Amino acid sequence: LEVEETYIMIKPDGVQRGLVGEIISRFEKKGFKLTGLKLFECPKELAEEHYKDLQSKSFFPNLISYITSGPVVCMAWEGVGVVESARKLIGATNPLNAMPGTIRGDLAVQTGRNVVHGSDSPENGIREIALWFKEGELCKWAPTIDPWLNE
Ligand code: DAT
Ligand code: MG
Repeated sequence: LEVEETYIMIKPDGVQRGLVGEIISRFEKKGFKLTGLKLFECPKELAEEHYKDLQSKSFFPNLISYITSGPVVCMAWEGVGVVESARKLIGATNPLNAMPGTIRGDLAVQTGRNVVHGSDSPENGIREIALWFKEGELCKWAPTIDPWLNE
């Protein structure tokens, strides 16, 4: 398995509901490395670019107004197999189908209020981090705990 990067975002409902710490701590406890973090009010154009693959869907306008309805928390996480692992920690798109123990399974009820985003491939991880973060906002660092997490 390769070291990958993924873009994780706490959506406006997660921020409003006070779930920021809870959600960040799940990725921290798993052992991934945080390389970018900011609270951000997302412009409509950026939300549309981020979700451009869903442009033709009937729910697209609702999705854009939801994502731009309040501040989001943008994060970049790095680790071995982090893209797929983060998707597992997040759970199914529809929180009613998400397994207990996952973020959506434990903390959300509806698809249109599913509290968190995670990139669906390593390519999209790179694309989305470049979209949401400027050069200089990302921090490449070496946690001293690394040899205790990765052999
Ligand atoms: P995911 O966020 O699990 O990667 P996705 O990329 O297919 O899911 O869709 C992005 C977001 O769009 C999803 O988190 C919520 C919304 N969405 C997806 N399918 C939907 C649907 N059938 N009805 C309403 N909103 C939907
Ligand atoms: Mg997706």
